[in-house]
Amino acid sequence: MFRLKRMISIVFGAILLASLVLGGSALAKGEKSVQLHLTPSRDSGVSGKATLTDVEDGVKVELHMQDLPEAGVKHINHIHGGGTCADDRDGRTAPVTIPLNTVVADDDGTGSATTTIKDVTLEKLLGDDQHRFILLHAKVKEGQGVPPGISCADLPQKSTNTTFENLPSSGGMPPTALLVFPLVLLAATTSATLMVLRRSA
Ligand SMILES: [Cu+2]
Repeated sequence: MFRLKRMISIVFGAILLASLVLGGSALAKGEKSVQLHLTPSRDSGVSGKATLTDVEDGVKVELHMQDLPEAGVKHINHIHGGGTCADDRDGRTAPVTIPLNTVVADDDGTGSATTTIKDVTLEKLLGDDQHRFILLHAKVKEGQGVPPGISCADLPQKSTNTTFENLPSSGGMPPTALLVFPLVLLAATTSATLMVLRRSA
């Protein structure tokens, strides 16, 4: 009887641990992310990919550019608010709302930068309070202000852009489904254990 009880507590402990691990990873997988494609502006030929991911302390923005015109050149880039890429291409750009880390062109024309924007969520960034876009600029020339945009991507808006639902999300199953599974497992084991206990008592 004593050994049985010890065995049961070990099994319980293991299941509890498994539930916590499964539940934890489920929450981590609940992270949302969207991937955007930057397309050339002003015949620059420069394109790229931006991945925005919800992280613990904000939103991580990973920018990977290609076909940059000149190695070693620094390209400032920002999230602009209150307009679209089309506006920028028409010469009516919107103000910078969030500066991002500068992209430096490599020898092969690629360039990357990662920025974590603090105290914001993806939900908020994709909110419909204003249009937003990511804009990468041409080489900064001395005495000139912010150089023209050469590559741009509009941030999708949750409520107005129906394709948002179709954007790839890093989460597989919804976190709730993954949390339910260990709980069901725990409940099943508990009742099975109680049955064993009753039979052996
Ligand atoms: Cu800008």
